[in-house]
Formats: sequence, C-alpha cells, structure tokens
Amino acid sequence: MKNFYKSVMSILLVAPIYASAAVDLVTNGSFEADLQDNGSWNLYSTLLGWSGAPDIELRNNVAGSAFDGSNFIELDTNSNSSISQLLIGTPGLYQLSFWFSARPGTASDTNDLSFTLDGSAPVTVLTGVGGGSDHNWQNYSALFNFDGEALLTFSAVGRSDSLGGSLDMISMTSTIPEPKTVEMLLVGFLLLSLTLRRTSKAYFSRNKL
Ligand SMILES: [Ca+2]
Ligand SMILES: [Ca+2]
Ligand SMILES: [Ca+2]
Repeated sequence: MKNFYKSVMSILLVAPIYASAAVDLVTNGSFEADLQDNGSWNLYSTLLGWSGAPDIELRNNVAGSAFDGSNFIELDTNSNSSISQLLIGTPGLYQLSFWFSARPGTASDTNDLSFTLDGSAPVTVLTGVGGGSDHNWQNYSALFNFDGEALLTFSAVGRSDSLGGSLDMISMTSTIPEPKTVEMLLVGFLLLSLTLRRTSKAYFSRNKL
C-alpha cells in the first residue's frame, strides 16, 4: 500500500509540468476567426485580436493559398500598412514564430516585411525577395524575454504598390520542455502507471474488493 501512495504522489508531481506547457499569447494568429469566402479577399480595419493601420488584407486562396487553414494576410493593402496586437500574459521566456512568403509573381523590391516586439529594433524578412509561381512559405522564430505586456507589430516595408508579402500562423508560446525531457517524463509516467495498476490489483485482490 505504501508503494501505491508513492506512485500516486509521483504522478501528481509530474502532472503540473504538462499542464503548464506551451501557452500561446497570440489571439487569432492564423487569421481563421474572420470568415473569408474561398477565392475572395477584403480589406478590414480590424480582425479578431488585431488592429490595422490603416487596414489589413485578408485572403482565402487568392494569389497563393494559406500556410495554415484557409486564410492569410497581406499588409501592402492599397499601400503599405501595419497590424498590431497587445500581448498580455505571465512573464517568462517565449518563442515568437510566424510564417511568411513573397507574393507569387511579384518583383523583388515589393515584399519586405518587418516586425517589432515591445519597441525592439525592427527585424526585416523577405528583403529583396521576388515571388515565384506559388507561395514559398518560410518560418521565422526567436526567443524573447517577455515582461508581461508587449505590443507586437508587423509592417509592409517594401515598395508601396498594393502587392506585398504574405503572413500566416503567428504565435508567441511559452517555452516547453526539451523533447528528451518529454520522452523521459513519458517513460516515467508509463512505468508509474504500470506500477500503480499492479499495486492496486494486488491491493484489491488481497482485500477481496
Ligand atoms: Ca491561416
Ligand atoms: Ca494588396
Ligand atoms: Ca509592396
């Protein structure tokens, strides 16, 4: 019976590690919350969680398809514009990640995108990249120390001509345990479950329950 309680206690100690893994601070990071009909696009001043300055071009299967789901955005709407979201959450180390591509069939001076987080120096992606026959989605990711509140802003910074880079699946997630640690935890959990099953079986048969 002592082993039985020992096993239960060990599982309870492991459980909170799983519960606290991977919180995403970004609302509507894949732009799927606002309905956009297949094969259509529109300009919006806001999308769920985001505000445009002045607007955001939401597209569904127009000039390329989404990296994730059906929708993605372009920030050179009629001219270069920006999108922002205020991130609020528990301070800590977070990973910012997003997917971007040059717009298909465009020149190399028109797609540049930049982002800033909490007033950081702007980081530019797609510098001088022209578009191919379809999207060529690439990932950007970096770790940031988050102090509990930060403004995340993306801007079109290439030639302002209504054609610009595509953006999808933006996330800001709390760092999760290393895969090796997860593997070890899973093996530990499995062994504890087996012990628990064996111990409780023995307990029940011993007490004829
Ligand atoms: Ca999407
Ligand atoms: Ca546009
Ligand atoms: Ca442009």
